[in-house]
Amino acid sequence: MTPWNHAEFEAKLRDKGAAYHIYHPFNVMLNTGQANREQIQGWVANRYYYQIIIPVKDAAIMSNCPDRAIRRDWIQRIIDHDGRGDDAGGIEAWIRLGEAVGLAREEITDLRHVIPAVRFACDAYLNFCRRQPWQEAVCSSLTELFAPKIHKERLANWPEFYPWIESTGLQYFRNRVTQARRDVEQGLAVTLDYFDTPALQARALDILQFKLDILWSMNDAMALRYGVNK
Ligand code: AHQ
Repeated sequence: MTPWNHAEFEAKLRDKGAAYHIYHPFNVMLNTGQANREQIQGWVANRYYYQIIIPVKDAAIMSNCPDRAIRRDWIQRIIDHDGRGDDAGGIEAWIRLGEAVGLAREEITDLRHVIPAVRFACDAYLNFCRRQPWQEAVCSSLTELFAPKIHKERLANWPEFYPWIESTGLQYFRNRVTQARRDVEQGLAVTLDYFDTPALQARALDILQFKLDILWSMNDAMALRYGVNK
């Protein structure tokens, strides 16, 4: 057995996109205009827990990574979410999304709406990235290969389907389209380079599936809690 070349390996990673949460019934409901106010508020309030985990996860990767060149780029992910100087950052933008869908800032940030299984899935992601070699944690971020599509779908559909949501609330998704593309460039380069044997490449696909399952199970929990309208 010889390892896949970079083009073949990237194609195998992208093939995993068939299991991306864009296809989960709860997300299909959200992006086809079938969701009611409570379901949208529940999704935003629960996804907030995922959002606040991300910079902590990225800082964990930084703390495990001895490579200064990698850290110089990776640190931008923390700034994207926590903000810096005049830029309030993505977590603040997510709170504004919450306010735009009718949630109070306090009920978002105090996590009162976070479903146990959503918390467990997010904590599994954080703990994986704390414990595993930093290259494995980088690989697990590659669900973002598929993220620009889901953000663009929201930007295209939500204003039409949910005119009651203040347009400024969607700024988070506008920011992520370019940020996700930039994230993926770095994450893919590390992954294609580090996972360089058949066994390691199989491991990379398993890691990506683990993270796809995290996103999928968050939607399962929200579907159970808030229902899925057909
Ligand atoms: O808003 C998202 C985000 O900041 C990130 C960071 C990245 C990672 O490091 O794992 N993944 C991710 C994702 C975000 N939004 C999700 C969505 O559906 O809105 C998609 C998600 C991802 O694909 O992992």
